[in-house]
Amino acid sequence: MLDKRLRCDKLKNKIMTAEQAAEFFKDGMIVGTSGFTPAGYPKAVPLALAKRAENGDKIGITVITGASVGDELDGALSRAGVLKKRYPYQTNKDCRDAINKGKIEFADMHLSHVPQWIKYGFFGKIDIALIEALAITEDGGIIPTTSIGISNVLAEKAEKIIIEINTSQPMELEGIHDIYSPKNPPLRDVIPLLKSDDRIGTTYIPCDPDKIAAIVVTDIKDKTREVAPIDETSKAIAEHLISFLDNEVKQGRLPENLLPLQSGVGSVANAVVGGLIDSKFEHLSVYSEVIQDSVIDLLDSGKVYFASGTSITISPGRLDDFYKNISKYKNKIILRPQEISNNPEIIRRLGIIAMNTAIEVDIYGNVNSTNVMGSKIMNGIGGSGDFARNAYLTVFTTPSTALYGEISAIVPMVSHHDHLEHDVDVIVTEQGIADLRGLSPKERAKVIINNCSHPNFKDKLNDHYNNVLVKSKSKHTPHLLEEALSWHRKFLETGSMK
Ligand code: 0RQ
Repeated sequence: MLDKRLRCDKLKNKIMTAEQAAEFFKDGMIVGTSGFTPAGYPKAVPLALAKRAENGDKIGITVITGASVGDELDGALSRAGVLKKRYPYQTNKDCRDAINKGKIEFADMHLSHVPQWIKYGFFGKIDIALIEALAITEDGGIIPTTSIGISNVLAEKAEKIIIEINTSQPMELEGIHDIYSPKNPPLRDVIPLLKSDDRIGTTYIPCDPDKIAAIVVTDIKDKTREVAPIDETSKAIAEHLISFLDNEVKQGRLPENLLPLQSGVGSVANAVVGGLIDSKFEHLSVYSEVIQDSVIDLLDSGKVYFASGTSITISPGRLDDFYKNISKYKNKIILRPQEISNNPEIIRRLGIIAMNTAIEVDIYGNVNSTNVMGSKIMNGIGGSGDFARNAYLTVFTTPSTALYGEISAIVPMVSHHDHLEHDVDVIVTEQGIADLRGLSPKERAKVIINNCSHPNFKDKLNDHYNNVLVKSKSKHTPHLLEEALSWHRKFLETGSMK
C-alpha cells in the first residue's frame, strides 16, 4: 500500500517515527507548515513535538501556515508552550487565548502576502517545512492532500522538508491540485489564468528530494469543524443579498450567471452561499479560498458548475461521504496555491463577487473583522482583505447584533480597522442592505443606520449621528473623537451597548 504513496525509491530510507522526526526541531527555529483551515495540516509530528516539550525539552518556535490549522498543531503546540510566534491566521481556542494573554506573538496578515514574503525572504530563513502529503512521486514531487496553502513555496524555500504521508486522505484526491508559482519581481510574468476552471500548472509540488529529511506515515484524519445550522438571521441575510444580486443583473451590472463567487469562513458565510441553492441563478462558478459544505451542496444541485479554492474543508458529519464521492467532484474542483487563489491580479481580472463577514461595521462603512472591542483577536483578516480590496463587488455581511442582542454590530466608529470605507461596496444584515457605492460619508451613515441597524439601536444611532453632525459643524466625516468609541466603553463598563 505504501508503494502507491511513496513512489521515490531513494526516499524509502527516510521513513521514521513522528518522535524521531520531532528531534529535527530546535529552539528558535522558523517552521512553515502545510494546512489551510483544518484541512491538509501536519498532525503526527506536531503532537510528538508537543510531547517532547511536555517531557521537559526547552523548545520554542515560530510557525507559519497557509491559514488556520487543526488542534494537533495550533492547539497542542500552544498548550505545550512550544508556539512562540505565529503567522498569519488562526482559529484555535487555546492558541487564541495564549495570544490574548500575551504568551504568543501573532502577526495577522493578508494571506496572499505570506507566500511572497517567504519568497522575498521577509521572514528570514525557513528552517523546516512540515508538509502533509497524499503521496510522493517518483522524482520526489509532493502530492498535497485537502489543501495547498503555502506548501509549494515552502518546498521551494525551506532548508529541510519533513513529510507526513497521511493514509487517511483518499488517493482519489490525486489530480485535483494545480501548482503554479510566480517568479519574484522584476521577473514576474502575467499569471495565465483567465477563467475559474483554467489549469495552469502541475498536479504535484516540484521538490528536490535531497531536501526531504524525514518521512512519517500517519492516518490521523483532518479535524474539520461543524458549521452551525442555518438560522433565521443568516437566512434573512442571504435573501437580502440574493435579491440585491438579482437587481444588479436586471440593471445590467452583472451577467445572468453572476461572476465568480468568493465567500469567507464561518456559519454566516456558509449560510449565505447555501441560500443560492433556492435562487434562480444557474451556471455559477466559485473562485474562493475555502470550499466548504455549502459549495458542495451547490455543486450537487448543479447550480455551481465549477469551484476553485486552496482548501476543501467539509464538516465532520459529511467528510466520509465526500471522500466516497470524490470522483464525482474531480473535474469540478481545482485546488491551487494560496498565492494563486488569493492573487489580487486574478481577483481583479475575473471580477470576483467577494462576500465576507464582519464583527462590526461603522456608520461610514469601515469594517472590523478581527478584534473584539478593538483588542481581543478573534481569528484574523485571513483572505478577506485580498478579495475585498480587489473584487468587482465587495460585500460584508453580519447579524445586526451580537451577544444575545447586547452589542450592536453597527457602531459609530469601528474599534479596529480591517477593511476601509474605500473598499466596502455593500453591507448586509438581517435587517436589510446598504448599497454604499458612490455615496459620501454623510449619505453612507444614513443608509447604514436606517437599512442595517437593529430596531433596538436605530434611534440611538440616529441620535448619536445627528448630535455629532451638529457638534462637528457638519465636517466631511462627522466624528467627535471623544464620543466615537463611547458605545464600546459603555459595553465594557455595563455589559451592554443599550
Ligand atoms: O463569538 O464564538 O464566542 O460565540 O464572534 O461570530 O456570528 O458566529 O459569526 O462564525 O460567521 O464568524 C467575523 C469572526 C464571524 C469570521 C467572523 C462574536 C460572536 C461569536 C463568531 P463566540 P458568529 P461567524 C476568508 C475569509 C475574518 C476572516 C475572514 C472571521 C464569534 O467570519 O473570522 O473573513 N472573519 N476570512 O459572539 C463582539 C461583535 C461581534 C462579536 C461577532 N460585534 N462584538 N463579539 N462576535 N460579532 C477565510 C480564510 O481566510 C481562511
